[in-house]
Amino acid sequence: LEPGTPVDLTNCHREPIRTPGGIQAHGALLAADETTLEVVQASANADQVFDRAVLGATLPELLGADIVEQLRAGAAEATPNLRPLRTRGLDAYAYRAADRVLVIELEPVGSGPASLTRYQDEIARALGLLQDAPTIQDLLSRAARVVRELTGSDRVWAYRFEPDDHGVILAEEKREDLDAFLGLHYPASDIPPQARALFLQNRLRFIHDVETPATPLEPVVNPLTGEWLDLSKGVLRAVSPIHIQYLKNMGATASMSIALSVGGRLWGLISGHHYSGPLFVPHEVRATCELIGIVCSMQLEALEALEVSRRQGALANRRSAVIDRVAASSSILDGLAAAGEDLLGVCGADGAAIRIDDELRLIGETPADVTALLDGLTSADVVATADAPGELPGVLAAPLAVARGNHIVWFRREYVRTIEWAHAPKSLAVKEPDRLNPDGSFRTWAESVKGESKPWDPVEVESAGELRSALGTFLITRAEQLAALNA
Ligand code: BLA
Repeated sequence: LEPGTPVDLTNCHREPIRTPGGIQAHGALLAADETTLEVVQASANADQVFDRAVLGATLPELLGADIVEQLRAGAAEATPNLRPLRTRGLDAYAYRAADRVLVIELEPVGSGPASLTRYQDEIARALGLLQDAPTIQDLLSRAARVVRELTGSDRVWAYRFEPDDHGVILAEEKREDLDAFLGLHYPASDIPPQARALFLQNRLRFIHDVETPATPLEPVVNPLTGEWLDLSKGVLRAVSPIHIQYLKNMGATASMSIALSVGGRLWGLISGHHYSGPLFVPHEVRATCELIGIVCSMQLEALEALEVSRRQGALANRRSAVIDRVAASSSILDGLAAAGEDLLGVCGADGAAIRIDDELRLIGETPADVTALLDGLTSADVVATADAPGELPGVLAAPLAVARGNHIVWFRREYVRTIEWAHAPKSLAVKEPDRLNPDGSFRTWAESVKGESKPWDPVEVESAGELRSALGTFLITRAEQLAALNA
């Protein structure tokens, strides 16, 4: 969408949120020519802040030459947000919005911590808590608690994105009297892709006050670039009108979100609401929250890796047990069948079918038409599905020799789960303007998902593949032994 296009539920996923043409009203903005330092664009409230006309003035005239030099140097660095300079009783941030365009954002100075040493102690304690968290659940709960303590928000929660991009609230810290969000699911469209992408660049989104309208930039088109100013690196960027309406419908008056990322992907958010008016979170506290988000992300990565290797270890044990059985048996088919529960444990299945040279063995729950199913397998790769038709929608097929119709196939039964949505989802946003209607929005809605098994975890699919390779090696070795015997 072109900047300035009105957004509604049909086009908001294409809203250019980096170039909103305005800033949040608690701050002011100056955009200058990087070489001449002449101000060419400013927020409508800047004249009032400086008590003079700012357009046409130079940055040194407005802020002082020293400060401007330091800001200009800072703008070249990667993370200007983390380093404001204090000037005229304001925090000033600098960044390059485009070639030749130096932007200065000015924001009120917060009351800040009374003592730096004490604050450092608090930060160290908070980070220590995160480092010691034994599980992802503990980590998220602790992070939510720490962020709530730091910001004084009425509610802080941790949100994880699922593979289909919808989100679920895994931990929550809140004022006692508030209804819980814990466990609720939110559709992917609540946070559109461009907003997610921005979180990977600018890790913290602070929304000071949903009631006060944004302050426009004047002129709205930057004279140096001929384009709307890109505010994505800053801290004052005006908020999407759709999102403002969303927050109002939730009764929120201010909000703040911190990115959680693992392996360059947005894993989730630590996010908070205030319900009792504007909430100003000053720079020092935001910087600490950003740090919490980074450390939390690192711990997520470590805990997820630990979890994967634990599960890999458990599955490897089941595979060894199967191989031991096969080794002790005169036929692979009988050995696999005798492995029983261990064969199912290789990938957490409810049943399995093994067919080798037209002989079939069944373990646990298997479909009635298993032969037809095996005959239909054509891929030489391990293939997993969770929504096959029938009573056992989970099918994980590991071909041993496709041409001969030899396969191991595992099955999983249907797993009916209920998703508690915070508001009616599956319908397209367009068909469901409900959530932007203050009366109808945010009524929870239970969806029951049928016809699917629990998904096969990549670790389980990998384990099935490992067993297949091990059997292949085993077959070759045994053939060689036989050949040696016969020779
Ligand atoms: C942004 N949407 C967001 C953000 C959150 C949510 C957390 C980040 C900004 C912030 O911290 O407020 C979603 N907020 C939630 C969820 C909860 C919550 C899930 O409190 C649950 C408790 N939003 C819509 C639709 C559109 C939309 C249909 O519902 C349009 C497609 C847009 N959401 C939207 C946009 C942003 C956003 C554009 C970015 C706002 C900005 O940064 O300016």
